[in-house]
Amino acid sequence: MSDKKIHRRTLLGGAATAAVILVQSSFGKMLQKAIPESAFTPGDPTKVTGPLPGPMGTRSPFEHPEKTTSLTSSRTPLQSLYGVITPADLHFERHHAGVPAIDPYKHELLVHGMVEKPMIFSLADLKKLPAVSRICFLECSGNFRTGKETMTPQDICGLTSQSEWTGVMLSTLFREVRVKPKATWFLAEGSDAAVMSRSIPVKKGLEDAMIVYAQNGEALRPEQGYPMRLLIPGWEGNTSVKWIRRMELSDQPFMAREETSKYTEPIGDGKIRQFSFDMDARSIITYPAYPVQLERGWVEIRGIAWSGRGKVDMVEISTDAGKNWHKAGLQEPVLDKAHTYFRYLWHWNGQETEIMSRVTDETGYLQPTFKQLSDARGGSKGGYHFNPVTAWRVKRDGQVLLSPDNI
Ligand SMILES: Nc1nc2c(c(=O)[nH]1)N[C@H]1C(S)=C(S)[C@@H](COP(=O)(O)O)O[C@H]1N2
Ligand SMILES: [Mo]
Repeated sequence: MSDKKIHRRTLLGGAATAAVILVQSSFGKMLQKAIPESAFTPGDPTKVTGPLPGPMGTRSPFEHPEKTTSLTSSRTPLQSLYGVITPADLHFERHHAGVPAIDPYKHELLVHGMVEKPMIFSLADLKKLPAVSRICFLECSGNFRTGKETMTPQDICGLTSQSEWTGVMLSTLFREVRVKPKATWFLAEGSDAAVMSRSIPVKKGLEDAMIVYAQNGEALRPEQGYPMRLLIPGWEGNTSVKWIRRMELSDQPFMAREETSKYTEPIGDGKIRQFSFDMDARSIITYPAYPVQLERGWVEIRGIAWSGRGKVDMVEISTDAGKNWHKAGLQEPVLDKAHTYFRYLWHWNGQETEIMSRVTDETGYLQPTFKQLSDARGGSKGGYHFNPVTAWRVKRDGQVLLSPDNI
């Protein structure tokens, strides 16, 4: 009797979670989900032998972390993650012309222009060169949305993800082709239908850029640029050209579409900023956040903070709408240009309030409030490189909603 009750409640819990996701998903997906949810009614697991090991692992049918999708992008469910590595199948996606199908045995990377020795690298060639792994985030500069109270962390800033990337330092390739001293820029060109291209300063290329072919221990996913992509740590995601096929060294930028008509932002006085590469420091509380229903008592506030300019130095939490700030604990290791998990223990007394986080990075940069940023951008409430403090309003009934100050 009591056993049955527990199972029933567990299942109801699962069903409730699914219901939230169903609202956000297409009708087709609703049907797909409804079936496994009812089919997996576990009995006593000590009485039957379970499935035997298989070639691929699976998620529990009770867990449904999911990306939300549009025609041009998909967003990481930040509120469903417990750490800083994004499972590869939950990495956000942004494609200008879909995901190309590429034969890794035929794919070639040409490096030419202002170099002593133009070269072509196959995937096999790259894998023979000294390899490096690093953990860093990748964030789209268009990673900001607002508009209504009922938005999740995923809705607001799900265009950031983090992986362990493996590949070759660009400095290694540049040494191979012997880049000429007067080369100051290089063009990176993708082999998708958009032939997406960006100009990158050689200085950054030599500093920490990589050509990567692996992600979280396995080959890159097609969505992330299989078989190889450029990785520019800390810079706007657009510069990390996927499915890369060509790099041309030059003494000036190429003024490609993605750096002239796109990826520039107004900074007031009718001025437009171009080549704004660095991703400014940002943080967001991912728990408690919409659609969580909070209960009075102890709450561990959790979230992520990161900076494109280096390490996170400090995350502060306010639980009284920005009047007082307290240092959150940072989960070690705190890495360069990487999502860093923070936690702060709070006792909620049941009164209406607002909770928010703000990050300071190692350069001393402090994350601005929505109002400060909007004022600095001539009243704009969004656009590229918009990284304001996100405030969550906690209502007396425990409902958590995006603060009206962020809308
Ligand atoms: N070739 C190519 N590279 C590309 C893109 C693209 O459409 N084509 N999108 C860019 C943009 S705008 C971003 S934010 C990142 C997204 O990388 P992801 O899809 O692996 O998350 O890739 C960048 N590299
Ligand atoms: Mo992007």
